[in-house]
Amino acid sequence: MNNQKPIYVTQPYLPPLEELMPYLEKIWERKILTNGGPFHQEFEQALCDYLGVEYISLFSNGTLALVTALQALRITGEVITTPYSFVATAHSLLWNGIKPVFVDVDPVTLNIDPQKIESAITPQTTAIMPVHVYGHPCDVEDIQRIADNYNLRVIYDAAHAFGVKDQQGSILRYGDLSVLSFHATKVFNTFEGGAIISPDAKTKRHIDHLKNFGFVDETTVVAAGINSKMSELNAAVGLLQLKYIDYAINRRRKIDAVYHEALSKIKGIRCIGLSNETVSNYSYFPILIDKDYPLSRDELFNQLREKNIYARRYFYPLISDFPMYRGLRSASIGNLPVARMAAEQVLCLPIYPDLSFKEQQIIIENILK
Ligand code: T4K
Repeated sequence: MNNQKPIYVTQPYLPPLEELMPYLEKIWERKILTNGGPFHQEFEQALCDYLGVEYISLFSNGTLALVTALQALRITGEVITTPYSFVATAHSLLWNGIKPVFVDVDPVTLNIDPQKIESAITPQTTAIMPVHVYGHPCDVEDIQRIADNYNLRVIYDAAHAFGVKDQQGSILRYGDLSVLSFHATKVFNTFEGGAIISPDAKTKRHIDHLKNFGFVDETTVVAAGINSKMSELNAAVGLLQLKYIDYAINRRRKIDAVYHEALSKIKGIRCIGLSNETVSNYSYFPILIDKDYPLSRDELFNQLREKNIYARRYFYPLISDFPMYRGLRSASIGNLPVARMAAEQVLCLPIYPDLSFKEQQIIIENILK
């Protein structure tokens, strides 16, 4: 038994409630609730400025943004992707009638291993859908080289990569499209929300049509679109959250540093390091537990739960082990040894702006003892 209040893997950052009120008053006054209203427009522009990209389309969530990104590029056949992600990555393929082809991950970054992509390409392959797992950039150059050689499109699931930069700027500018999630559990949240980053105005326009039933104007429908628009309420929350995002990421940076300092030299624990980013978002704090640690990953997971600490096994089980995927040839055990090992060893520790130093010390003590 213990009396400590539960500590979850994450907790959404929320700005002071009174600061939301003026936005709500505006919405009530204008009575524009959705369909590309003024807050929606303003939020798109503010996000472009913050992220350092030119064209953003807002969505009601990241999953519908992924589904729509595949529609926008008319992707069919087979798409090469990673099994080491949240299920939404592969589900977006199934929702488009596309066959996912799983490729193993790199042992250091746990992102898709470019060296293993080529041998998975078939005449049916049309695209690659990598994920910047935990916000650490994929090997974007190698992936693009392969895509160019085989005439494939690249759609990045960048759900974890809000604000991440490399030496040239935003990580979101790589590939044909990148998709963000603004879910409650993400570094930047609008309660629910998501976005697609496009390389040009024409692609953005097409995506904007697709998320609004395909409507161009009152009487013109150009595509079998869906409804995946972001509401004015979510856009207002987003505008307000942008004011606090640097504070929120800075808090995460400090928590990340404390974990690194305490855990990186412990036998049997490996902290996942940075990739080639110059600006990180510290969205997760994954550790890998191997046989040199006195407990197995699951024993540690359960021991922490007994202390009311709810670390999470992101990403276990592998996507390829879920019933709708496990029959695929690429899901076979021998094809994904690195991803499988990571899924067996990973534990994501609590990290969020309001996690106190004291709470973090309790978590660390329970791992060290
Ligand atoms: N691609 C990738 C790579 C993704 O990671 C995701 C989402 C997507 C695509 C799809 O984007 P969205 O369609 O979601 O925009 C969570 C999230 O639901 C999911 O958004 C996220 N990835 C995934 C990695 O994690 P769960 O099953 O862990 O959520 P849940 O409800 O167990 O939340 C975890 C903890 O967070 C809770 O124990 C407490 C805390 N929490 C959660 C919520 C929802 C709060 O304190 N407040 C809240 O409102 O999936």
